[in-house]
Amino acid sequence: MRITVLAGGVGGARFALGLREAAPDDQISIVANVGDDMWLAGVKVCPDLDSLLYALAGVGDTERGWGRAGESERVSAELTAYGVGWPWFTLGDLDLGTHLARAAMLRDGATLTEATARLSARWPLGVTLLPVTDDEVPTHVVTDEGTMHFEEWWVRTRAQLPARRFVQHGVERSRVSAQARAAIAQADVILLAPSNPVVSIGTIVGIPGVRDALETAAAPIVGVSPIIGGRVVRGMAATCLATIGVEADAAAVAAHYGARSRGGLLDGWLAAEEDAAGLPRLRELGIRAEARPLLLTPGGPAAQVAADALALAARVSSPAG
Ligand code: FO1
Repeated sequence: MRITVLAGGVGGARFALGLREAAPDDQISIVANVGDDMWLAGVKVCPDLDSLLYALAGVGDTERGWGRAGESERVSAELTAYGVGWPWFTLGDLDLGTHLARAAMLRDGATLTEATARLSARWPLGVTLLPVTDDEVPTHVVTDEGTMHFEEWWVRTRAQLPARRFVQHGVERSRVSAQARAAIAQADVILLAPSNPVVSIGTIVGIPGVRDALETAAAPIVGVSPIIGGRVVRGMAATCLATIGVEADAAAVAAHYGARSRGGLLDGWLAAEEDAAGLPRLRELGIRAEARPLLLTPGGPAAQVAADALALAARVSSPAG
């Protein structure tokens, strides 16, 4: 079976680990958000791709969800001393190796998809990592103190500065990569990871060509809620929902994604048991919603969550459904 997942970084990585465990014999492609990407200190940083890469390779910092385990920061201290980069954004030494390698590949003419494949080839990931686009579409955040890159807003201000709007710089000139489009078109199951609905899933779906591919895909599309018990699992993501006027509520997020039968994204929605009360209204909207235990903590029951998402996809696509 071919399974394609749309995912951001930290939540996406935990879900991807569970999926790989739940479906070891299936062909898994992960279409990743690149809105957080940036050039910093002369290197190309891809936070979501790297969180996925490191987690699947088993070399990631599982506590933070980003960067390498056992990291040192000698180079970063040198960069800070030269006033290069952002002093509040730490590029670890091992992590910098990835950024330097990727920058070298890109400067030699590789696409981001090709560079990601070369970086991935170092480890037996068991999945194919695909940036949603080869174009640069950095997310900018419009605040009362000016417009800044998403990473500055997220890391320097800890998402505390009220965000007025998120803008995908260059999105109108961008295009879904052929590889990501094919992964969606040829999938037997499509899953939306429990990632940030605004700046991860929202950004992926906003890339021209993605929505069309999802609309015409033969596979059922099932989303996994990033909200548990009315709280966003990665707390800061709640501010992103507030910015676009969506309540931090599992059913509200599913309604925001919308039913595929009515021009939205979802055939099915897997929510946490704590949020079961809100689900009946989704069935009225045309989304088959089910509640299961959902917490995706490091080392937690992520494989069961992934298996539940696949089982829901099977029920959604069976005529007896
Ligand atoms: N997050 C932080 O909170 N502080 C950092 O210094 C930091 C550095 C960093 C370097 C590389 C990388 O790939 C990710 C990094 N992150 C850091 C995490 C990341 O920027 C954000 O958590 C995500 O982009 C939001 O999902």
